[in-house]
Amino acid sequence: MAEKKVVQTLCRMCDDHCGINVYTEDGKVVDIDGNKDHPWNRGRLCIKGPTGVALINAPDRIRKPLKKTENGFVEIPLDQALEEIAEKIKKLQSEHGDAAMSIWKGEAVGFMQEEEMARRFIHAIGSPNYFSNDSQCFVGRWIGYSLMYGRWNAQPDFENSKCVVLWGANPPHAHPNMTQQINRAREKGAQLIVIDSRLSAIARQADVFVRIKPGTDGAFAWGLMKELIDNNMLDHEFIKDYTVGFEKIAEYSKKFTAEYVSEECGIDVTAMIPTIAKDMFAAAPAVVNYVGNGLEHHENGINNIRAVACFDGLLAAVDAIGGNYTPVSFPLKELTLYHEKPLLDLNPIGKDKFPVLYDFRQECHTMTAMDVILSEDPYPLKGMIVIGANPVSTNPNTEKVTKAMKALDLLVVRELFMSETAELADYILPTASYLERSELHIHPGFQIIGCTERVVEPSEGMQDEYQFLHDIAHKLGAGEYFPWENEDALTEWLVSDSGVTLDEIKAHPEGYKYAEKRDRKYVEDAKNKGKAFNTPSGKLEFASDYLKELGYEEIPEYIPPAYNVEEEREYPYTMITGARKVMYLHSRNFNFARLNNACLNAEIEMHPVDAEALGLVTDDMVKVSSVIGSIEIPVKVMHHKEIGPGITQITHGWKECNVNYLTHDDRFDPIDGFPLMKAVQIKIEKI
Ligand SMILES: Nc1nc2c(c(=O)[nH]1)N[C@H]1C(S)=C(S)[C@@H](COP(=O)(O)OP(=O)(O)OC[C@H]3O[C@@H](n4cnc5c(=O)[nH]c(N)nc54)[C@H](O)[C@@H]3O)O[C@H]1N2
Ligand SMILES: Nc1nc2c(c(=O)[nH]1)N[C@H]1C(S)=C(S)[C@@H](COP(=O)(O)OP(=O)(O)OC[C@H]3O[C@@H](n4cnc5c(=O)[nH]c(N)nc54)[C@H](O)[C@@H]3O)O[C@H]1N2
Ligand code: SF4
Ligand SMILES: [Mo]
Repeated sequence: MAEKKVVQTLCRMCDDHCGINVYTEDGKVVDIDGNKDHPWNRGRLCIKGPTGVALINAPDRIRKPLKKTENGFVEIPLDQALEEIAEKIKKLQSEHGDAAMSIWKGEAVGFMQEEEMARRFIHAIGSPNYFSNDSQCFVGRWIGYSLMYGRWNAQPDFENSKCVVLWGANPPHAHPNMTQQINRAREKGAQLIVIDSRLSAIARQADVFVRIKPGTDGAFAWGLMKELIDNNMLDHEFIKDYTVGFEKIAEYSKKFTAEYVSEECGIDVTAMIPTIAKDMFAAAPAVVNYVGNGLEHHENGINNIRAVACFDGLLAAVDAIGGNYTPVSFPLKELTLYHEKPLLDLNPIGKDKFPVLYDFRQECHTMTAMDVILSEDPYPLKGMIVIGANPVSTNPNTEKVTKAMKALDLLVVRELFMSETAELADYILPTASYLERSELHIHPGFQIIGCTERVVEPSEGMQDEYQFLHDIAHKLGAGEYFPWENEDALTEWLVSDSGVTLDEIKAHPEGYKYAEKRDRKYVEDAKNKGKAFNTPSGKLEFASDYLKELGYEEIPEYIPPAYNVEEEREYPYTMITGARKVMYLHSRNFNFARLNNACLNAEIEMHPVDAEALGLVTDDMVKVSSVIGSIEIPVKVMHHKEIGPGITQITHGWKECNVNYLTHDDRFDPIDGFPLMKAVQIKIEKI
């Protein structure tokens, strides 16, 4: 009889961490279903969840350390791999300086302790060069909202909201449980307003859908602000007591007449704006304005996001139940060395170009890294460890990323599978998957913390990220920074100031509730700490002196996207990229037949009028070019309501037809350094 077990843990087929039951037989994972007691997913899983079985048992998984030789990759013992890697790091740091080594963590290892470990490691060995996928992910929102009121909430209080406004977000594909929360709010009567450049799955269900031209959300937000201000639909008390700069935005908003906004956004907003403003005001403060990835990849992304964040100030919807509630945080110990060993004199890459990015996030700029590798200016960057990322697929300008990765003296990639980036590595190290390691996770929306279970042990030669960083740090003489014997010991240390033990947390696979919800904490904070919000003024800042001192505009000025102002246009179409599909996760999951069968190719989504003008029907092949590069890709002709004329969309992640051959690593938002990936000017030619 096979020995059967069930382990309750969290799914990590995406960063949403749904509660799961994992079924094993004789130590092999055979099934996964949803944990009904977990408040986030209530037993539901998306199609990726059960595919964890295929991931952990995949025949194409990398299970042994691989070293690149003249004859391709060869298997080597783990000890030898670690020894050689450590020797090479020592050599390149002694020849080129400590900052010549770097680390890059990706989406697959997330935003909690694995990220902090990577940051700790690179500082421990004397280099400030920490990179991550976050140079293009959520940091735009994080910084935009932090500038406004000191934090960003990835999980606002949808369920208690009376009006949900989604700006460039796609929950049915990207965050399925968020969709459930929104649906439950709607059952109680909440309005749903969706602002998107495509008729997305959730836009189809909205009370109001605003099909906006890419990159013009700032104009629409300012138009709405004007309407609220002109009609006195404001929370005057909140504005007076808790904000600064109201007069400045009131003055600037005057420019955003219905005519101007309609012109910019490419739709008639005359009736729309008053309706939405009324809905928002009627619901306030229980109104959630939620911004997705759609607003980030633009040259004026941060200010468009800040313009949306202004509603939280005008309507007192910040830190409010049913609004942009601010979760109580869990007191984890600090793992990074930014206080102990800031290494600022070593010139972290990109800090000079994007000081706000570094100031708020303490991370370096990945696009600049590629230029530094290739030019050695201002100093040589020669080595990189990549953990849970596939930048050759996911960073803009694939051709340059490939060239830069090849130019490194040492590229170590920690992977489950042979990715495009791993193919270029000197060493590929097999890594423990989420079912073979244990780490903390917080669901801020519920104020619960959990710790995942190591359901099965990693096989020989395979390490978790902690063990790897620990071993290399010890070999490099930085062992004092990695004193914990293993990740469990580290995790115990992380929670050791919190008043709850790891065992107590682990006893709650449905999440350990560490705090009750507290409405309007800023009122107490203003009284007790003299600061309602974590900004320089202690108030919500419609206008930022901090930005002004750095030479930026103090209010969230609207700057039209380039394609809206340029007249001579060799590249007449505008391309959005990266709209999520539920079965894929960036460059992941294409090797699992049950997911990949759903959508075999990337496609360029086009308006029927544009397709007709070029003589194109669905499945025709076209050459799509931008100033950065070109790809060949099949066409998908959409319904005329699904996408605007002149607008196209390509999802990223495919090995063939990789849209990042076209995206910009040379045009950025000037504040956070995000690349232009969602209003790329392109031309389309029939093949
Ligand atoms: N299945 C799956 N889930 C994922 C991911 C994945 O790859 N696959 N990735 C995860 C990650 S790392 C992230 S960051 C999140 C992203 O989560 P979301 O941001 O919710 O998801 P996206 O599909 O990127 O949604 C962007 C939406 O913005 C629209 N859009 C594009 N440009 C504009 C614009 O200028 N203005 C407006 N208003 N809309 C615009 C697009 O049409 C799209 O519907 O998803 C996460 N979840
Ligand atoms: N054009 C365009 N490009 C985009 C976007 C877009 O909207 N448009 N979105 C951007 C965004 S928001 C993001 S977050 C980035 C994501 O960019 P990346 O972080 O590079 O994301 P992935 O392609 O998911 O790469 C994750 C890699 O980690 C591996 N992996 C999976 N599980 C594990 C694990 O447990 N441990 C380790 N060590 N490795 C593992 C996977 O096999 C995969 O190769 O992409 C960005 N790229
Ligand atoms: S949304 Fe899907 S992939 Fe993400 S954690 Fe939940 S079940 Fe897993
Ligand atoms: Mo992301």
